[in-house]
Amino acid sequence: MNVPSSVATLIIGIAITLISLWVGQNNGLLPTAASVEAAQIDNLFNAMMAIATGLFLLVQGALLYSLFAFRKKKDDDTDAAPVHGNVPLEIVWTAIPSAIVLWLAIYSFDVYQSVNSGGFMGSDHMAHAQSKIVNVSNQTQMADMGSGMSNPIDNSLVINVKGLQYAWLFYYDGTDIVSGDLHVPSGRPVELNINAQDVIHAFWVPEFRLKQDAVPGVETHLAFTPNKPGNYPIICAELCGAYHGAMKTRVIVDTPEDYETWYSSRVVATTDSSSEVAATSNADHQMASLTPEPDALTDLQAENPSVDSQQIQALLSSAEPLTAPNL
Ligand SMILES: [Cu+2]
Repeated sequence: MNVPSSVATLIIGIAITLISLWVGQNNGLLPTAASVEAAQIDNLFNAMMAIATGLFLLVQGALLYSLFAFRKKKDDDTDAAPVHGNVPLEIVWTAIPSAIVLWLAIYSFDVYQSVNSGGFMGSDHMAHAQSKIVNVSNQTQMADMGSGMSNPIDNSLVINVKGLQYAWLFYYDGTDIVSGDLHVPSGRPVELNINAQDVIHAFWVPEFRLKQDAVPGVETHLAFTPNKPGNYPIICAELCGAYHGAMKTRVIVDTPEDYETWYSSRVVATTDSSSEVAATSNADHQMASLTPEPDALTDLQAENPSVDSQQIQALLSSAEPLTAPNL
């Protein structure tokens, strides 16, 4: 039976499309998705995966087919038939990839815009609207203005991140808490203000599908909402020195209750018992404490054994002054 070539092409086309769509949805290449933003990135990745699979099958299929269909016959010493340009074919194979690339570009930009809905990504200065400069005791200090009023994303948890060779440090805005692990509650928007102490680093959490550079002298930003409790790696994604590979810590996405417990324990740990100032003023944890943090060095060393203690000491002494009460 001789199947007309147009019918065969149609069947092959449908088969390639179905296989590509299946691979796009079932590639299993991505780790757990642990943030609200991850779903959109995954959809984009899966769409690109489907297109790549289709292209691969098409190109490799044509190559394999040609290997057999156009093999030189025995004793055939003639030249191949001369083939000149085919305008309709050239239009088709230019127009279809152009349309696909254009669609991907628009789709990618749309995803970027919606993941970056707060305008926090990058190093633009919009995010600085969340803070105001207040003058307390002749010291200029940055203070968070608190619940919802100033934060473009209501109720978000603001954390200042510092990258240094070879560790990440997390300063909880408006508190004395400094941690080597990033603790965040599930379901609450988080805003990171990222800095680097020495060289360029990159803050990357594969499970959140988010990555942001940490650049000395420039504050960059990242906003996300974790939605799946668990421990996930934070990896430095920029070759930053001899021990770059060891520059790892973790983000612990707690349930709101567990986060509350951790937060309370850190408030106690970072408050000198003689000062009795550890007052959590409101649900946003705008905690005011004017005491030093005796346990911070020990904690940081315990959590980051790879970090030179002198570096941590230098960092702590150069850290921003304690934030003022913003009641
Ligand atoms: Cu690094």
